Amino acid sequence: MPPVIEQSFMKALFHGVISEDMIFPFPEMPAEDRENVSMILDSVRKFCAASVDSAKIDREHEIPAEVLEGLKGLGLFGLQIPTDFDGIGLSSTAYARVMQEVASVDTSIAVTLGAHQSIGLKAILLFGTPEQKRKYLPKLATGEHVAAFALTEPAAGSDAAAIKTRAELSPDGTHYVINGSKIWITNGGFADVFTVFARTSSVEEGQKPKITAFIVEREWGVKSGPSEHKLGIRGTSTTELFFDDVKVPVENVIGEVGKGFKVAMEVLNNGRLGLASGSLGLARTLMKLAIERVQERRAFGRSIGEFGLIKDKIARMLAQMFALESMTYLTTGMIDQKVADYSVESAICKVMGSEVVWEVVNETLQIAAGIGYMSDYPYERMLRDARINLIFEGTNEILRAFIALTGLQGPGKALVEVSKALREPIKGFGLLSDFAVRRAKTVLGRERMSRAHPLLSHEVVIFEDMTGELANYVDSTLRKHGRRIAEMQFAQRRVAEMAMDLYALAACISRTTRAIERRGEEGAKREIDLTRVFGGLAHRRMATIVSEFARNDDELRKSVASRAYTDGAYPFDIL
Ligand code: MYA
Repeated sequence: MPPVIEQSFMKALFHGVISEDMIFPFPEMPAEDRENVSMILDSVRKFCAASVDSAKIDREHEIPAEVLEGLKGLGLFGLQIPTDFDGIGLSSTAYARVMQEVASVDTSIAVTLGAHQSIGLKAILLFGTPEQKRKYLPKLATGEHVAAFALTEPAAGSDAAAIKTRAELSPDGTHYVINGSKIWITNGGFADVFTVFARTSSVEEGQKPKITAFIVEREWGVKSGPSEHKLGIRGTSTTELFFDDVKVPVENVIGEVGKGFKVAMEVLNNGRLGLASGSLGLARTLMKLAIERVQERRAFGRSIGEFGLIKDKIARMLAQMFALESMTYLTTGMIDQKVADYSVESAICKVMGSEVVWEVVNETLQIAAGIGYMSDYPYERMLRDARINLIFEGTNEILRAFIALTGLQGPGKALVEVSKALREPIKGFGLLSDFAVRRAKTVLGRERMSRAHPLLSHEVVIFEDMTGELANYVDSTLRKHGRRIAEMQFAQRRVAEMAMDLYALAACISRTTRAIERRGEEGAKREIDLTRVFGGLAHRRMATIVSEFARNDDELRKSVASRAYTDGAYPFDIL
């Protein structure tokens, strides 16, 4: 087994450090998985072609029981559960690839499977005791039992730590008693096993609560509300959950008492990659529809695909999808190589995945024009289905803040170290961490990405220059604003968006380098072209952000919004 690597590529990048070894060579699916995955994909395609009618699932707000049974028979409920516990034991990369395939067929099915295993049973897999695994995983692997993840509450969505559901230890110390409720729980109507997060400390204003994770069985008294009526993913079951003196044995605590928030976060770090690969799956189906449409639809004496503006849409979509695919599988590859910290990378993949599929569905519907809007065709259903991705598993707004603030933490600490070292000049240098030392060096000479293929030198220069811009901005902002950065969301958004484009570009460069090394320039033409198109798009976006670092109207926008809150509505009427 390779050694556990502590650092994250993106966290290092915020220091201006390019940890090339973490992204080169572009990872490959483990050989033992490849064959397995091909077989699974084959059976998924065959089964879905014969048995899945997505329009009907959407219309009837339900995945038919026989479809769910068929999916269980294919092993799709236990994809990452080890074979010792009756699952298929896929790697993260292989799991993401299967989720991609499922989402390319039907989003409701993908979300049901994702809620079960991307997040529902994930805490048992990551943090469960051997006994918990033995007790719960085999039935979850076969789908005899279905899992759900119960975190969100009416007053605790993005602010996940604000949950009020309480777990009280019984006087004899044998069990906890859970009281409270959860909302918008996917699989809530029929799940048998829930990962439930509850407070195990009292609610004190301003105090971070101690949260604990529990495995809770429905038959211990968990009640579900009726299914919610939703814009999209209508085949999924989304309900409230009620816990009224539900007794849970102490053996069912997952991880340590009081450490449940970390459990939730680690589960979500994993889950966000399933969402990214699922988004790619749906985007691929849309791309196929778009290409068919632009070739068959004629206007002004030619197929509409001949027009520049249509070609522009197709090229942009392809480039963004290529970047999404590259970053998603770069990240799952890191997990398979036992990189311990991928929280920023997976949040980036979630944001990018949901935004790419949203752009792709919007543009494909636009290309389809009139029929795109009609419910006899799949476009509007796919548009409705894609919308939720921007909201669940962390809204894209909170994840932008998370990406920026988590990235800024390291340089913040290094800065404190540097100023401490300057106050103690003799022993001070020895106090500096590796990062602080390396950062000091990057001021003298820019960090390089040396392992990329020379054919990509233009994109490499963009990457290096923009990495330097990001690191300098991070440095100057932290010096100027210190902790106040936590309140500066306009700045956070800029930092996060640069980080996202940089990660995407790095992933494209790494993947295309591998393609050129394997197949030569001609053989890797598609990858090279898409990396160049993506590089151009990303460069223009990042250059705009850099110009906004220096000059922006953040304060004006804030005051306009604040005044609107006082006005209560749009303030003008032309009459
Ligand atoms: S499930 C519900 C989803 N909910 C969320 O995602 C909640 C979002 N909120 C948060 O993540 C947190 O509350 C944030 C932090 C980030 C805002 N990894 O003081 P803190 C550590 C590791 O910053 P807060 C759903 O939607 C942090 O370092 N550690 O915390 C289902 C610190 O540690 P320490 C992390 O300000 C949908 C500590 O925690 C992470 O309270 C169904 C406290 O941090 C992290 N990420 O808030 C989906 N974050 O104390 C099915 C924080 O040691 C999907 N920490 O310094 C299926 C897909 C199908 C696809 C179909 C496609 C078409």
